[in-house]
Amino acid sequence: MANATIPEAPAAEERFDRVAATTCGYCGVGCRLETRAIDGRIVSIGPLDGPANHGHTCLKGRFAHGFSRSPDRLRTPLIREDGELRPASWEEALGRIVAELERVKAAHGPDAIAGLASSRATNEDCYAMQRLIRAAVGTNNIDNCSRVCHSPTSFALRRSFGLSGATGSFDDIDHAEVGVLMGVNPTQGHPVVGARIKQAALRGCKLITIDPRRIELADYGEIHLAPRPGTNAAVALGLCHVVRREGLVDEAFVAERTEGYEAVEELLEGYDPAAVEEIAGIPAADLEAAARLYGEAASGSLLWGLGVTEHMYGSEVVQLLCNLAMMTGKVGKPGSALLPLRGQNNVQGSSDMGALPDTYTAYRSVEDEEVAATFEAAWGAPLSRRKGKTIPQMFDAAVAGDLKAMYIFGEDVAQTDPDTAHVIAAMESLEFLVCQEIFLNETTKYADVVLPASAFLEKEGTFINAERRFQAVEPAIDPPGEARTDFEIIGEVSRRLGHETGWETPWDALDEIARLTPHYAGVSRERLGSQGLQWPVRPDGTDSPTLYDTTFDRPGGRGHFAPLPYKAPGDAPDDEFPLVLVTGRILQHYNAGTMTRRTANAELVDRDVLEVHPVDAARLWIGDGDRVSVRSRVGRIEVEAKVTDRIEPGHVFTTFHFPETRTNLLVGQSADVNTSCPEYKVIAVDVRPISEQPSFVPVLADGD
Ligand SMILES: Nc1nc2c(c(=O)[nH]1)N[C@H]1C(S)=C(S)[C@@H](COP(=O)(O)OP(=O)(O)OC[C@H]3O[C@@H](n4cnc5c(=O)[nH]c(N)nc54)[C@H](O)[C@@H]3O)O[C@H]1N2
Ligand SMILES: Nc1nc2c(c(=O)[nH]1)N[C@H]1C(S)=C(S)[C@@H](COP(=O)(O)OP(=O)(O)OC[C@H]3O[C@@H](n4cnc5c(=O)[nH]c(N)nc54)[C@H](O)[C@@H]3O)O[C@H]1N2
Ligand code: SF4
Ligand SMILES: [Mo]
Repeated sequence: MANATIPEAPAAEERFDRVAATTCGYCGVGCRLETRAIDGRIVSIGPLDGPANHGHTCLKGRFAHGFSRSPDRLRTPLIREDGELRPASWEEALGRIVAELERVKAAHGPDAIAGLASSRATNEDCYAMQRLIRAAVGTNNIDNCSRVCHSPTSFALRRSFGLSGATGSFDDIDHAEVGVLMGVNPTQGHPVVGARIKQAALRGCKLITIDPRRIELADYGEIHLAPRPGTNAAVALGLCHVVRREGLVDEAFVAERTEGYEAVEELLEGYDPAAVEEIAGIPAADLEAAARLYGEAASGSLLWGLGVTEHMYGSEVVQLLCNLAMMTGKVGKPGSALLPLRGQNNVQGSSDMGALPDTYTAYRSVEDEEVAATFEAAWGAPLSRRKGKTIPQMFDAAVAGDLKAMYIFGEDVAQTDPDTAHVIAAMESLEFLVCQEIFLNETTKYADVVLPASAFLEKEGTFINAERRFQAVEPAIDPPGEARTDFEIIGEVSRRLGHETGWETPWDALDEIARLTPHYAGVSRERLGSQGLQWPVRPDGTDSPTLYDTTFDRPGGRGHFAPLPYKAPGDAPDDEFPLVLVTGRILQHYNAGTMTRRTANAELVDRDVLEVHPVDAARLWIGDGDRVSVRSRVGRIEVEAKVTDRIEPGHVFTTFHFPETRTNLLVGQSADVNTSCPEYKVIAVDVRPISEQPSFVPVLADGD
């Protein structure tokens, strides 16, 4: 019967015009996806069985593809004329860019020009961009948004262990007896890893969550520690103190594999649980229990995110986490990994590819004569030996009049960088700004030329996920209208500036990357297969799921203990600004929101809200859903309040996904001491209801 009425389903290739195996372009988990398209439109996306996702995806990877054919997509180049952007031909737009960049270079020198590479784009796009800025323009002024994200992680891992990447793989989560999550909220930010952690917890992995907010995974864990924002260093030092006091130090590991432990031992004296309770507000008994749980376990992994990095001492806290792992010998072994959950799909890759002001591929210094000479010979162009500007230095230089032109590729700095008023002043100070984008955004408002590019579903190349894994990206559909791929555009601008790359496709660029970078020597399109390759990749194609199983990658091969004390955060509440604002993200939207706001996810969540604890809400006469004014030392915004006890009293939380909120008007210039990653996580604010008739009337207890 069934056979008579239901025809056999045709094979996938017959039902769809194009089926592609690719890698998700949202977050750093790097889920492998199958895309299915009819008539140049994605009709569905499903999971493939990749090493990071094991056949799962989240709602962004699977459903948030509607943006790709949104009517708002940029379809032609745009040029500003009489204050308005108007459509232009490629010829005119490219001609304008080349003329302006050459004019600025002739008048002010190459260092008056800067570029940003997109951590949403492929390795090949980012490599092409840094080559354009270095070889075609002639400056090292190139950076990417890792600056505002995990640059402290990169700095610290290089200092402590040697290489800028996770020490293991997501599979380590399945083998860990204990998982410590500090300042990371994977069920929202990295949902497929979040689900893997939940599964591990249900199978017996004991979780310790450390977050001022009670994140969802705290409900699956053994211990939740809620430190005051900006006090992670005290918590990490306290954990090390208890590990040592309880005799849980792996003495053999410390003696044979590390250096500098004595100085740390001395420092730890000052961080007993009572002292830490004083600084961080964590009950001493909870800190002791957490240290014992991690210290006694046979294996344990440390995961962290922006709650660690986006602070004034973020790069120091990551080094303290490395100390903790080394003290207990929990590094370089199955189940014992350090896994920073890198944010964007290719923020690991854009940095690995040398889209940074101080390093070529694989973090080799621009000041290293041998390295610079290698690239000079390969590219046939003279290269600067002077470090370039970081993103905040670019903005400062623009305002000061020293930086005249910027080429911003796939980054919405006017929405996502800190201190929006300063960013806008920088954009307005530039003589010339090019944005290479898929949508108009806050930053394109200041652009002189906008180039229509292609999203991850429309291009080929590779991404590197948070496990250091190169994975292939294949096109599911073509770019809309006259839009071109980022790779083609950058290549064309480079050629017109007089620097010919000689590449026909991104795969030629990948071959060059492998040829010029010993750590990626064995990477090739053919070898990537469905499992990808985790760097370092040897010439024979052997890759590295686990780092440091025998030695660290530092001169002498030893891990480095850093004796770094706790220091107070850059901003602190006072009488005028009594609450601490923490900013972050939610599951349904992604960063600047240009993509997710143009999908059905906008029906689920259509605004940023301010989370307020019921106690504060009652005190401030704020009801759920009321509009409130939030004022910091540098700016003021209005937003809707959401009363919730996920947050601690004294703290408020909001996101930065909707341009109308302008959250980053509130963020000042305070930043990580080593990398200038902004202190997005500690902002002293004053919150007040806006309406004169609040919808909420607090019920005062007797005696109040
Ligand atoms: N859905 C979605 N997913 C995303 C993104 C998105 O916008 N939306 N963005 C992507 C990007 S670019 C990134 S970098 C990642 C970020 O992912 P996460 O690193 O998880 O980032 P956040 O949610 O910003 O912050 C993590 C947690 O840090 C906590 N925190 C704040 N201050 C402190 C502190 O002082 N100490 C401690 N211990 N914790 C603190 C916050 O309460 C928050 O729960 O997510 C990626 N994935
Ligand atoms: N208050 C506050 N602010 C924050 C943070 C926070 O926690 N709090 N987090 C910070 C962090 S971690 C990050 S990483 C930044 C992210 O900040 P951004 O990098 O600015 O944000 P994204 O939304 O990831 O993407 C930037 C732009 O790239 C475009 N785009 C996407 N794909 C492509 C492509 O393939 N080609 C081209 N040409 N363009 C493309 C998008 O349309 C978008 O305009 O925000 C930071 N800002
Ligand atoms: S977890 Fe990250 S990589 Fe995986 S589908 Fe979701 S957004 Fe994409
Ligand atoms: Mo990020």
